[in-house]
Amino acid sequence: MTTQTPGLHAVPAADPAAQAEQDRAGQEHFDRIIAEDSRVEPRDWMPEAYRKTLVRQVSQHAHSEIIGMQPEGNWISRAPSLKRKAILMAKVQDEAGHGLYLYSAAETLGTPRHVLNQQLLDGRAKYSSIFNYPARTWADMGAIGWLVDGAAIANQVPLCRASYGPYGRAMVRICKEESFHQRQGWEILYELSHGTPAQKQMAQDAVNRFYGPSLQMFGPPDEDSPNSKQSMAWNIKRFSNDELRQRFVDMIVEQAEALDLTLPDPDLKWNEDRGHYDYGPLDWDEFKAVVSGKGPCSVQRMQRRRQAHEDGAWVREAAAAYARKTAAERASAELIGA
Ligand code: FAQ
Repeated sequence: MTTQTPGLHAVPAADPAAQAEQDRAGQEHFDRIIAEDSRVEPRDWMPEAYRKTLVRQVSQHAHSEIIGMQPEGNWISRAPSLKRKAILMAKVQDEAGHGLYLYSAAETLGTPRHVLNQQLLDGRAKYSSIFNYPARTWADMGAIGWLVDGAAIANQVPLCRASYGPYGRAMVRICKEESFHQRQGWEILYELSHGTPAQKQMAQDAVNRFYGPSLQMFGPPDEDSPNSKQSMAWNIKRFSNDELRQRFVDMIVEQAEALDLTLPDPDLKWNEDRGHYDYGPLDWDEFKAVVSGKGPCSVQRMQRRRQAHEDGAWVREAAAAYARKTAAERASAELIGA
């Protein structure tokens, strides 16, 4: 039997009665944290389903950041100026960083990064549907920044208050960086939409292609979202998928006007009674196809990720060899000192 501070995750007790008591105290402590809208930390007892849902959401988010580097990475060598290239490189590097913060947050829940990475490489893990669409023109860098990062911010700002401490804290930093990303996308589109007619057309075409998929980033409609209810009860998610989608639509309508671009939805109109913009139906069949690996770039994205993983094998081997060498040196220095 183990002794423990109530609520702390302890070594499993050998005696079933003691184990049951440990779980009861842990559950009580956990329920109190959630009721007080406080934070669960890695060493706290937590229900296995809470742990599992967090690993699922946080790792899917981490994978999204890593795969999400590809559409923009593709344009680094073709950016129209040195300044644009430097900004885009910084943005793509930020996305790698976001992936790392999130894998680290997931590790605090007990699943190592190499396990999560293997799930991605095996095609067993999901990542955001949006990254299975091609980035065809330079204007797509603008549309990705404005709409995709914009949707990411709308979705992720409430996650800064997620009940799991390491996740919420990681999201604070991520959201700050996403604001810069959105701003740079807006600026690319603004410049194009106030440029030549061909540039304006290129900006409009990019917005036309990214509008629907960016609204789908918020996930399926509430009635088809199996995880939302429980995640909201646990204070992981603070708003439902449709609530956040609506908030995003309300925000971008006026921004599109300021950009002098239109949104490709004939049903978009202000609804006085609801105090929100109505918008037309989204193509959920397309969403399901994309999520199940049949997006326009799904195969290409995974091939590129697997190739990058193989290409990085020598770095992992060198890092492991260095770690072994320094550990051996430390051990022999301790022996000599002893
Ligand atoms: N794509 O029951 P729900 C970014 C899955 S990062 C693919 O509603 P939940 C930064 C969902 O996983 C973008 N799959 O699920 C950037 C679940 O599958 P499962 C990523 C989706 O978790 C910008 C099933 O459908 N952001 O953009 C999608 O309660 C530019 C049922 O759905 C995050 O991950 C989708 N769009 O709500 C980087 C934010 N939507 O596991 C580079 C954190 C749903 O049951 C360039 N995550 N699914 O088999 C979340 O807020 C939530 O996980 C949701 C989904 C809202 C995405």
